[in-house]
Amino acid sequence: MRRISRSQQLYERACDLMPGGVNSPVRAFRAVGGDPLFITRGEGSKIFDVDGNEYIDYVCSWGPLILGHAHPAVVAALEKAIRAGTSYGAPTEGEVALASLIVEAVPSVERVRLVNSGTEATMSAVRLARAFTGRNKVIKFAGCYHGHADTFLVQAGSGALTMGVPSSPGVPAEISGLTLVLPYNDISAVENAFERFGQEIAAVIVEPVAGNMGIVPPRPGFLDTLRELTSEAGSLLIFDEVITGFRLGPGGAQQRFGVKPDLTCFGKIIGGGLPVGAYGGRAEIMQLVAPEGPVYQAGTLSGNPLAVQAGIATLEQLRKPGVYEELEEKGKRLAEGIGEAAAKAGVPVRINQIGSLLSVFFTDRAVEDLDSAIRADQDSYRQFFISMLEEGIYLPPSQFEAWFISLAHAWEDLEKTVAAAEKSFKKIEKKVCQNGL
Ligand code: KE4
Repeated sequence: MRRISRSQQLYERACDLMPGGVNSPVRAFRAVGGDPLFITRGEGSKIFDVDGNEYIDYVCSWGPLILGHAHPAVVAALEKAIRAGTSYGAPTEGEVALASLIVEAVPSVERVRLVNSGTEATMSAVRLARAFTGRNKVIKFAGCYHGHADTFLVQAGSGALTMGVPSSPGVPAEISGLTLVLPYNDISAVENAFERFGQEIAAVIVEPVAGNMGIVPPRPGFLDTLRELTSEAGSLLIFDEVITGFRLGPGGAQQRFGVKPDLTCFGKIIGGGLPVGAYGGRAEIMQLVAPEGPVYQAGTLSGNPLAVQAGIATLEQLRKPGVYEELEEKGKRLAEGIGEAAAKAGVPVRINQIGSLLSVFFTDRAVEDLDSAIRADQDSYRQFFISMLEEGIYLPPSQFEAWFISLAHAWEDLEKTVAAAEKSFKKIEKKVCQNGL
């Protein structure tokens, strides 16, 4: 039986000091109930809470820790860097090295700017696209999350082609009215939008594999159509690869699917767990960014010496032969095992898996966009989450997030996870029978 007294004490104090007791909403466990656990350390595939409980971790800081927690190469790089100070506010060799690793690996990125988060990356990329095209409208897709800049906190308008409305208080309608929200994977909706607004569209921003409604891969032809329509209309195609960058391969989703965007946004893995984001793309676009060009964007800690060393150490480990094949195999095996466990318990699930990313949806229908994702039974996910936590498996505390597998996840960890799932699905089965669902 888990002891959680220290976590609860800390959470009570945290709630007095910080909104929701957390510094990012999803950490508050609101979607699954109960109080969040306070984590004291991570090691490889494991995390440990302040009450001494150990968990196999499938959040992995929401993606950055593709090597697992406290990887020796990352620790050594940080130990060395910290002795030279923490920040200079001046150019450093490490920034050149990280920028070079990104440009070398990602097909469409000729030049890159380092920032401090994925939000900064996407916000800056849209500003740059508006400057480059002289247009203001942006297309995004329902269920895709690009950080919390006003431009993205928008939900679909009432009609198919009506501009967006704010999805958060504090976002002016004037801003959200510049964003058109379309259904993900809906090629005809994109074609209609370009027919209607083509010459007004500055950019289409998309997660090439959606990770923020749970994992939803692109339908065949979806990304190609975005590429064709943006090129024809003189709009820019922005791939938000904050999750997929260096996750689905060295060149990310764009290399895997063979579609070259004009701009790409990065985060998470390129910082190895420290705050790093980046945006980059065609040189003729990037040359507009200050101080070379007029598009202003800045950051006190952009390219921070510690953060870039954690990123460099991480990307260097990912250059080793076979790492992506191993991640792919682990993703496949875990998805198969979870699927078999659900089938054995008679619980209908759909599992979307690509590379080392997967999501388990409690539904018997395909999940290919936000509407189909929200049809999944969230209460079943809540029960599953709680049971898995009892079994020592730390899953994302929301149906609409991705499970992240790291190179540190041993085959034994995956087997334990499947065994825990078998127990957990059985509990849900009783609920399904009781309600006769
Ligand atoms: P950050 O500003 O949180 O570094 O990145 C924003 C962002 C941009 N684009 C994509 C595709 C993202 O997934 C994210 C952030 N992802 C969430 C998890 N789905 C971070 C977790 C959180 O918000 O605490």
